[in-house]
Amino acid sequence: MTHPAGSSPSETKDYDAIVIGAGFAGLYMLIRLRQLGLSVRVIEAGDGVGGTWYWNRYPGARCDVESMQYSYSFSEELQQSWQWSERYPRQEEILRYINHVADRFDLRRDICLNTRVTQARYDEAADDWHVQTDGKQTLKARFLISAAGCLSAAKVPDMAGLADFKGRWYHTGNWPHEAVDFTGQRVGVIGTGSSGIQLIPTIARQAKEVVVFQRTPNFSIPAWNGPLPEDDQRAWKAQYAQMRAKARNTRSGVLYDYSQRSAFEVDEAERQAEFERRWQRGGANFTHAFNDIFTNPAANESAAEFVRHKIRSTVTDPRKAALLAPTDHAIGTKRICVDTDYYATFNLPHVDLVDLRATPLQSLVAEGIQTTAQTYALDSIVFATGYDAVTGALDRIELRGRGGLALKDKWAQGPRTFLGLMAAGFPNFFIITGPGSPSVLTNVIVAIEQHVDWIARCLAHMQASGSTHIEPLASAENDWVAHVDQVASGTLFTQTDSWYMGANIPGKPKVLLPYVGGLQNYTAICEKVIADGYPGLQFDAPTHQPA
Ligand code: NA7
Repeated sequence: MTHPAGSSPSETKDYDAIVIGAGFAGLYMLIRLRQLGLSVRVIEAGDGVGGTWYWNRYPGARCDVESMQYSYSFSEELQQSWQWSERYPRQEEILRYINHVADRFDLRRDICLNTRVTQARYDEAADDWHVQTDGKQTLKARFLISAAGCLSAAKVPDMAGLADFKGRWYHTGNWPHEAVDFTGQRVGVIGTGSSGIQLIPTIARQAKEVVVFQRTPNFSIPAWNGPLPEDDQRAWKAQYAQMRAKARNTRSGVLYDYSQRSAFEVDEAERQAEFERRWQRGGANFTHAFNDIFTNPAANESAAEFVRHKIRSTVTDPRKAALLAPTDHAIGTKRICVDTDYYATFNLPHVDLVDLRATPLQSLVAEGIQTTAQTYALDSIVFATGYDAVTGALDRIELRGRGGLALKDKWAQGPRTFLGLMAAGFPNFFIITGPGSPSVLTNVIVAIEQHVDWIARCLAHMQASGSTHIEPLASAENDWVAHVDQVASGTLFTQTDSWYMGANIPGKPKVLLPYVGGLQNYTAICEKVIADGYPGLQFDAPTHQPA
């Protein structure tokens, strides 16, 4: 195989592998594929690397996993040399880190920027993939690997009147590169998930007036963010390898303090003290205060009520406090938010809260937003309305496998994968952090490294055995989907309308998209597949149809 250089192929070119996306997953996949001696093209829609962290430049954008854990572990030199500045990393700092990785490992020469994959078609006769881009390039490769991301398909809701609005509007997941100045403006924010909760306090420091349009309140825990003390950083680095190994062996890939106790093994006073201790420490560690918060409704309610009490004791206006306290879902079954000054921001005289449940949003109009009660005059509107999560980025590509079957059609009743990594009928195709893998329930970089390493080992196995074709058996896929569903049904997640369940996208089937069985258990299953010689996978000639 050749190894074409240059950054903008203009004619049809052959590669061993094409990777979709140059975020954390795509960059590490490129490194591992190069180590196997394969020729690779990474196709990236943005004009820079970074994926989700390239697009999410909204004011206040920050990761909710701590800096020392939200980074690659594959290179000891990298993890020892990079210096983080805050406990939770800002978007700019994460993007700087990703760019550093791209330079440090000389990755850019295999990345084609400003190019979106529009179509990918499996050619049965040649047993390879034909990929089309919006630049009208055609590329061919034996392997197609999606690193398109779980939170990369931003969703602007279909709202009447959007074209009529005279001011400017933005989506958090597709923020302009130039600075946006809200000074002196009346700004409307639609959406109160993680993005809205980070953005609202930041915009409130600049804007003349902020009107928050809330449909559903979310639970948020304070980050207590601040500079990362040099001593803490040194202590982490002194035992980085051990800490990373420990993290990989947890449910979510984050070194939280996972309690082994049930909420009702202790009395009320001790339960409250534990919640308080976790609140004071901050972050998503809160929901691991007891081991039955995600499975026992009463345990969950005690944690939820603790947070509601905090909201009521922070927000001085009882109307706003009542609206901000979630009562419609179990805590943690929607992604828990981690904030800086979110609830206190509603005590500011220029920040208002509109309850869209009581007075639904009717349309956008020239001057702003119209609800059933009144028109709100606004200079700018921010949509913090989320993503078509986990499957959205792949759905937006016309991706066809055997017999021209579209992946979107195969997944019409809910995604079907083997280990979240592959799909029957789509040979030589891998998905990094795909549906049916722990993905968004984890520190996603840990999940990415686990997937990329698995794919690289699988490809090395194929090289060693002279095989060029891989495809999961339909029976193996059926078994995996059944296992994913069975594990999900034992939790409270399936009872909540969340983006984890696809419930935020009209028409999307309601299925728990990530695997909720825990990263450590999932990794053990993947390791066993390798140890047992890849049962459930077929490596023979492409003419042999799977059962
Ligand atoms: P989320 O968590 O999906 O939040 C989206 C918010 O937007 C949520 O409050 C929605 O209310 C609201 N929304 C969505 N559509 C509408 C319409 N049509 N009208 C009014 N309100 C609407 O997205 P984020 O970007 O905040 O976070 C995504 C993940 O990124 C996050 O969990 C972290 O993992 C990082 P709803 O709840 O649907 O009533």
